[in-house]
Amino acid sequence: MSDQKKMIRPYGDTLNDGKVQLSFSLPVPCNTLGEETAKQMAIKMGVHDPAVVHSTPLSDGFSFYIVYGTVEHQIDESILNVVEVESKSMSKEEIEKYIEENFSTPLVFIGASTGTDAHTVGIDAIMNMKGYNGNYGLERYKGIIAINLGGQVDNETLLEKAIEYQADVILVSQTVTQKNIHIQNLTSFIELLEAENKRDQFIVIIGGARISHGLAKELGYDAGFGSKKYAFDVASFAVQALKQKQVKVKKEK
Ligand code: B12
Repeated sequence: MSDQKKMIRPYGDTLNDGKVQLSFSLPVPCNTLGEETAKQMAIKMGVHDPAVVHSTPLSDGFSFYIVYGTVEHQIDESILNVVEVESKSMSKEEIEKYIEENFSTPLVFIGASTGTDAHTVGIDAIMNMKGYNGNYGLERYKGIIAINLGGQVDNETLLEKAIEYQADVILVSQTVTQKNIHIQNLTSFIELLEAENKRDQFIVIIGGARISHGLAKELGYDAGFGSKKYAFDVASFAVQALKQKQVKVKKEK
């Protein structure tokens, strides 16, 4: 076995050539001065020999650029620390069987896109009957009652409804991350659960394009799911976490 470090570099034309492509907008008109600004910006970001391969006006006084160039940086794979959801991934049918074998009543999942966030397509993809990308949503699962409250639901209402419906799992969707609004909102929800002494009552899961499992754990949630995650990913984790919780409660009694 080799103990050689694995160094990773981007590539474009040939392996390890360090080629990268950046795109960004600038608040300047689309002209030669704009292109030069884009190149200098790339140089400041550590890109050698930048070439503006595409530029286009956006609106008066604004423009968009794609810059191609080379970087020297490389990443030592051994220093990377990735936190991943640790649960066996199951299919819809396996999850339904698991629920039948391990729980005497249907499991209640309640979800919403919270705070000011109006993006509902993500939470719908996970919860609604139709699902997403060929994967049925939780509403379609035998043994699961899925209650989707929609968008712009405030944290207090979500908790109130979770208590009212005796939810087992709370799903929170956050899409807008500008100015870290999601961090503030997600932190307030955990604080609310703790203040009401309800944190241990639910499995609480977050999701959204910029959400990772690492962030979820850091903020005090049970799990986090980002892009390309579907109902079966979420349900696989949730049913196993609920089972573990049951075992723990029995042991404590
Ligand atoms: C559609 C859309 C809208 C629609 C939303 C309609 C609706 N009913 O949802 C409208 C027009 C309303 C909208 C408005 C805005 N939007 Co918008 N919108 C989008 C767009 C084009 C698509 C988002 C989407 O539907 N993706 C498809 C779903 C399926 O993907 P997903 O959300 O990632 O969900 C998956 C996973 O993340 C995960 N998941 C998601 N949620 C959850 C929850 C749980 C519990 C779990 C387990 C998993 C999970 O599972 C899903 C399936 O895999 C994106 C750009 C893009 N192409 O992504 C911008 C985008 C999200 N919007 C953006 C912005 C800035 C806005 C506005 C602020 C614009 C403005 N200035 O007004 C407003 C905000 C309004 C508000 N108050 O929230 C930015 C967000 C940037 C950021 N990260 O902060 C984006 C990225 C566009 C951009 N490039 O700037 N938007």
